[in-house]
Amino acid sequence: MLYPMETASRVVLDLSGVWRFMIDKEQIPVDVTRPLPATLSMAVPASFNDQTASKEIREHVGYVWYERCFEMPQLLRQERLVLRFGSATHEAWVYLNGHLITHHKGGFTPFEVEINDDLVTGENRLTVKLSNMLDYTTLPVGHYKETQNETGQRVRQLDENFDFFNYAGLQRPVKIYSTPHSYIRDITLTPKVNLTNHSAVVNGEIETVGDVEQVVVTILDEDNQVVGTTSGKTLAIELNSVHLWQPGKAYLYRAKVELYQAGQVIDTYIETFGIRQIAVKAGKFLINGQPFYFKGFGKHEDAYIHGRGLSEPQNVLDLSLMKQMGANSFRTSHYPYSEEMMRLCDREGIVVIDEVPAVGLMLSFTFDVSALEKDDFEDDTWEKLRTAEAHRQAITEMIDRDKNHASVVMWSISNEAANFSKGAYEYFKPLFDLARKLDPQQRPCTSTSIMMTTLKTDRCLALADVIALNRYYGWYMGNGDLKAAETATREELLAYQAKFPDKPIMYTEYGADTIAGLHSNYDEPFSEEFQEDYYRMCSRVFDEVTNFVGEQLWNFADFQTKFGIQRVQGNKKGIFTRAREPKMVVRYLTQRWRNIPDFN
Ligand code: BDP
Repeated sequence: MLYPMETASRVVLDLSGVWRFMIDKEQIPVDVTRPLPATLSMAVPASFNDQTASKEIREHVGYVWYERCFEMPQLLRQERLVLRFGSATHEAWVYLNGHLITHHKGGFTPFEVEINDDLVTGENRLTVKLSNMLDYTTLPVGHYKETQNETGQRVRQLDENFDFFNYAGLQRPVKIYSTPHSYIRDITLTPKVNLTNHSAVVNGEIETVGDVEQVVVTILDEDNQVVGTTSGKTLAIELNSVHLWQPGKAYLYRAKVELYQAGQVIDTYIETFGIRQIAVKAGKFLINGQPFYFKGFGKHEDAYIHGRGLSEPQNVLDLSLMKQMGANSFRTSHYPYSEEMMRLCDREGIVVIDEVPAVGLMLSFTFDVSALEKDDFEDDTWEKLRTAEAHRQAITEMIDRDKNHASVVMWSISNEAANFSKGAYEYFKPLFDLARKLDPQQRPCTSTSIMMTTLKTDRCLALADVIALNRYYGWYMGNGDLKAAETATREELLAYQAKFPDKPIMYTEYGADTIAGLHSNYDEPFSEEFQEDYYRMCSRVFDEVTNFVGEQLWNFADFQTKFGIQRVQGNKKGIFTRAREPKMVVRYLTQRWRNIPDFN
């Protein structure tokens, strides 16, 4: 799916700004043929939750409505016009001038619809109904319940089965873009690098719609020089002395695709891409043939006021802070991030593990690993969950959206699912197969494992190209005892390495809740001293394990969660506060990461 972009043949109109908004009290049906009786203002893109002083709005479970009007410039009316949502969380019904024009479920991927037939001259009224409800059929997974209040009215209740606030709304840009009626629908690029002679072949497919006489593809380098060209919808353009996209040293080419009719260019699209090679071999994660070491983070799209909404200044700052620390990567925990962030990572040379919103696929919880080690251990996760269809859709839409990004080096198919329970392999095998079938660049796939998913209990290890562990020894297990934590960390990593000598191993989460400004002479948990000791301990062990290919700590910054006795206005495992002020440990990690090269 192409990102909306202005070119010689395309115009983009941005519908960001202040919309009208209301929560649906479900007392009288909303009449979409008339303007909404909505009196509140709500900025788009952003989550709705933190934009008002109302507790009722912040904690609302159910439906909300957005509306705004726009006029379509007459000079565009002859073009094909497409309304596009960067995301609508979690389910959307879109009406134009009172007609339902599209519906989409899944809160973290874009969708679009042609609007020509529903446009009117003058003012057009765009209405969006959203649901923020989650249940056992959706990603992420929520425990959903309906009860009744004293007056017999339905009360919807949602208990998120995950550790982040259920922000919702029109969280990413809403745009209208134009194309001609015959147009470029999609571009798939699969550059193949020859590392010995520094050449590459840019393979690819151009998908078009309508009457097309010819397609011409031109590759431009960063100096705007033409380095290759071809005609036809299937390309194989040879490039010599190729500039590789490298972590921290991004080099981006542009593929200018032109569609011809009667000797004239009628549609142009310019796709930016990088040339690099990803491989997993003999326990190493190779980027351009060299063993790469991941230094970085699990993150969230999470900010004051914006909630999970796109904030480009925050994205720019976050990557800047990462680079300053010598970090080189992050995981889009626990959902695909905005397209704007993915483009920025391409530009900045930040390496990304791209994750679907598959979080909460675990319906029982115990730290008693011995119970889980029984061959036939089965909880009710895979019997009760009905997420397979949503999961297939999420993988399909994520890969469709992100397939050309140089920054994306691996797909994460789930976070902390009940891999220890019978039925896990049967659930996940088709999903890993699907990702591998869909990805034209054949990136490695992984899924991150929770502490109880051990070498003995994990039924899905065979599926993952990289072993990705989320571990909290010294925090959730043996809180405060870093000596025991060190032993447990070491023993476990060495055991994985011995059993799977060909699979790279990395930590995709490890951390300790830390209240900024809390200090202790006794290095107590929650103090800044403890956080630093914890990370020093982990680093010591990591450095002893040959096949250990990366450390992505939890979390880049403090973030908002649902209420819980372990959460004080959110999760405090950030090494930065939510406002991006450093905790003490940032100095230690900066010194460590700056001394670990990206490649070893
Ligand atoms: C892991 C989850 C993550 C949580 C983290 C924590 O993957 O979403 O925020 O632990 O508890 O279980 O801090």
